[in-house]
Amino acid sequence: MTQFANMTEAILAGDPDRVKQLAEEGISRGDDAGAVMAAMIGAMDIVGEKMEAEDMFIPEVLMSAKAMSAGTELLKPHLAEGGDGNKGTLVIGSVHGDLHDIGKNLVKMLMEGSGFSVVDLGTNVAPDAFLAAVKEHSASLVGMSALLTTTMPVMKEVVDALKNAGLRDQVKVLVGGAPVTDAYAEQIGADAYGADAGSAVRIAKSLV
Ligand code: B1M
Repeated sequence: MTQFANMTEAILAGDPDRVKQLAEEGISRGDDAGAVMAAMIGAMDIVGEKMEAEDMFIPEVLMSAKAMSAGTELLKPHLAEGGDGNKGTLVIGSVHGDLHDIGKNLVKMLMEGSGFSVVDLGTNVAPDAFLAAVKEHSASLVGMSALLTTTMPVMKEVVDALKNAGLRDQVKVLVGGAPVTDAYAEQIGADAYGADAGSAVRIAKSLV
């Protein structure tokens, strides 16, 4: 457990080198990569609580996010499960107004590792950009991430834009992010909700 406490400290301190070192040590010791990742995600939840309590401010939160991303990169080869052929193309992005990308990047990483070809549109992605990418890449799946309650409605805008363009039947829509729920996915007409990156992959496989 101490190593996970150290990981929490390193993320809170925004220290990418220490995070990488701890992740590396964990893997060499035989720790499960998923458990190391879960410790990092737990640390980001604490960052969120501190942010809400105005105990941590944006520059510090950004440093924690960078530290988390450094650890994620290191774990990448240990988390990806190994794809068995091309499962189709996933267009993914964090919706318009939303700059949070750690969860989205995690989903992208595991999807690539599972045999999906992924087109990452990045953050702050407008509905039109999702639509254009679906057309250009003949995507079979659209993945949207939202971390803010204020940006969640953009997901519905994308679903509606796909309908209006006559593309809704050709593409499955998967949504996720901390404030998103199964009920919300259903309400906006998405095909599925992924609670975490692992379940997003399982669901994506079942959809295509
Ligand atoms: Co912001 N932020 N943030 N933030 N931030 C939250 C989300 C917040 C909950 C913090 C808080 O107050 N407790 C709060 C939102 C409140 C709300 O709307 N209910 C918040 C706020 C308010 C804000 C700002 C408005 C702050 C401000 O400016 N005053 C601002 C908004 C900027 C914007 O987007 N326009 C802001 C900014 C930032 C930073 C830029 C500083 C930074 C982001 C850096 C980055 O992403 N590169 C940041 C961070 C780091 C956070 C917290 C602390 C951590 C988020 C994170 O990366 N978690 C966050 C608190 C929290 O979430 N506990 C917070 C780890 C990540 C792995 O989890 O993204 O949930 P998550 O992904 C999960 C699942 O949700 C799922 O898989 C992952 C796990 O496997 N998942 C999917 C995610 N996407 C999916 C897609 C799928 C399927 C599953 O299918 C396609």
